[in-house]
Amino acid sequence: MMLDKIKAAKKAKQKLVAILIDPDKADDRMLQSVVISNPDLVFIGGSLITEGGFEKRVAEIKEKLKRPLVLFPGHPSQVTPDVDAVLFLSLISGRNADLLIGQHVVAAPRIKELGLETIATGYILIDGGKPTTASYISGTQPIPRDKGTIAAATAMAGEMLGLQCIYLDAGSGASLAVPPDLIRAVSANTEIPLIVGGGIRTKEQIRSAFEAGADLVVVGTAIEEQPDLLASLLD
Ligand code: 1GP
Repeated sequence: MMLDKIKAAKKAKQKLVAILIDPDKADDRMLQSVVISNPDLVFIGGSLITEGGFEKRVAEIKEKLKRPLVLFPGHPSQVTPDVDAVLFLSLISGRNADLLIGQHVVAAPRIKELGLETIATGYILIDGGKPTTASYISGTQPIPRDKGTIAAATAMAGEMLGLQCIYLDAGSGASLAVPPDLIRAVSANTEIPLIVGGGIRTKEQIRSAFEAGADLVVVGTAIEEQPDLLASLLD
């Protein structure tokens, strides 16, 4: 089970890196770099999938990678049999009821039918320096970068509600990653695994996110743009 893997790593103080594959954008070079570099986890999905045939594309990617996939869903229609687990995201930084519970109601029967693992995730958008697809599509305002207290209180509330992990996201392709001080504020006030992503492009950024308390760092855009970077980010 994916959540068990994340929790066991946290307990062992072992930090994890996940690669996010957007099926619309991942080409063979990127998939090949994932096969060669073997990151700890592979997330798949995106907040705006424009190509049709999502299910078919995920099946192709699964066949190429031959490893577990964790769905990072942008929409309930992305629930598909070839993923092994679903980040069951509740957008707790926003006040959009549909993304707090509505889409979950739509997705739940299909997830159950497919027998997929769910990882109840408090999804918190942080201002990444420019409007991102996630904030625009969700119609919510991200938490300001200097408001660690708000981010921490939001994460604490998520933990108290029984969510299993927190995901701080500056949004895909963010110009600024989640600030270490904000990661630190959240990490100091919660016990559940902490995922951080959005705008991370360098090994130094990964290291500083880990030092601030991230348990799992997610990298997507940087690898789409430069697949060869992956090996050096993971070494
Ligand atoms: C986006 O956290 C992920 O939701 C990854 O972001 O594409 O900027 O790496 P990037």
